[in-house]
Amino acid sequence: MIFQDARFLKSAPDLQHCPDDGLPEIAMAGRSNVGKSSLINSLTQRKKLAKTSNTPGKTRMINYYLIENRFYLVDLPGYGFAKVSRKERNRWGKVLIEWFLNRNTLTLTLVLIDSRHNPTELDCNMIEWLAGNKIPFAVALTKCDKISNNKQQQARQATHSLLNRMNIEVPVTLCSATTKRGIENLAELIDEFSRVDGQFAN
Ligand SMILES: Nc1nc2c(ncn2[C@@H]2O[C@H](COP(=O)(O)OP(=O)(O)O)[C@@H](O)[C@H]2O)c(=O)[nH]1
Ligand SMILES: [Mg+2]
Repeated sequence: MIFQDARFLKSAPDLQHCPDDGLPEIAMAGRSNVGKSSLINSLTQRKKLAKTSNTPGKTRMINYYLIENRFYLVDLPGYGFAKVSRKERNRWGKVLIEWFLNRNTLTLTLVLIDSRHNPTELDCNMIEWLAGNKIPFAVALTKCDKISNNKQQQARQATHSLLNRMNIEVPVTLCSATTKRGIENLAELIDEFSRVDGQFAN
């Protein structure tokens, strides 16, 4: 399954500027450069729908993509980008917290983690915070084309162990925007969550 019809709707600087049509939304969260925009492009089979970049930290907006006229994929600003000022980081932290806690149409968040590295402290904070606030999420381990099959399984295991220690049970999917591995699974998960009522977030 690939989402056929996809178009960019808008970039919102904060919650107040997000769409108010009530359509369900699935968000991509994760560190800058982890592959959020590339994943949106893979899911929609479009090369340049979402802007990808080698210069992390460029996406300072909440970007909305309308899929099949029935739900949104949301490209969230990446966290953990060192080169922005502390003030800017704090502002974004507040914007995102407000967004997550009040976005009633949010049905699923995909937390993207680079499969080549152990989850960072920021990744762990994100996961614990989402779980603590009862915001439904799943984990996608990105760029798995860059590591061997063995390392891929190790990465999956390490993530499951981490989640177990936190007492969290959510799907973990290895994926690659390059080989398209895992994209089909993620598309099915997204499709499922695009059909539930967004009444989870508070
Ligand atoms: N090899 C490989 N590179 C990827 C993959 N996904 C993203 N990238 C590259 O990683 C960089 C950052 O990707 P991007 O989607 O812009 O990350 P974002 O900041 O999270 O939106 C770009 O140079 C992408 O081409 C992947 O699955 N495999
Ligand atoms: Mg991006």
